[in-house]
Amino acid sequence: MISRRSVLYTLAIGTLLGSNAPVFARRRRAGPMTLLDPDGDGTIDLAEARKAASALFDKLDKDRDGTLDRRELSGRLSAKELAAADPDHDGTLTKDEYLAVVEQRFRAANPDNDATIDATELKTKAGRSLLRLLLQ
Ligand SMILES: [Ca+2]
Ligand SMILES: [Ca+2]
Ligand SMILES: [Ca+2]
Repeated sequence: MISRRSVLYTLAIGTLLGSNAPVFARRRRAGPMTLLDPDGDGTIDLAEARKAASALFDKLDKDRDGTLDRRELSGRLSAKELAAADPDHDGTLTKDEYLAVVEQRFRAANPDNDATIDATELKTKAGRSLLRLLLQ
């Protein structure tokens, strides 16, 4: 026999799930392409990549000294990549040096040279390594 209480309970759960479902859908994280493509043309151009990279640089620069050290980069660049990107060898990257690496990775992730990264290119190894410099 089903008690009145359990029927009410079941109704309550149903209402809860029903009302929460759209909230969950709205809260679903936007994909990287959505975040990196403010003009909504479905691709990332270099200006969009530089803008995102610049914002991430500011976020990663915890001590606000205008440069990123190894700790702040936290694995986004290997020691070798950091050395190559750091011509004055002080172990840190200025924003210009960081954006130069972003440009290199952008070119590497864009083998068809059409000046944009599309969703397929973003999923390649080169695309993902670019993405690490653009989004947290
Ligand atoms: Ca775009
Ligand atoms: Ca810093
Ligand atoms: Ca392309």
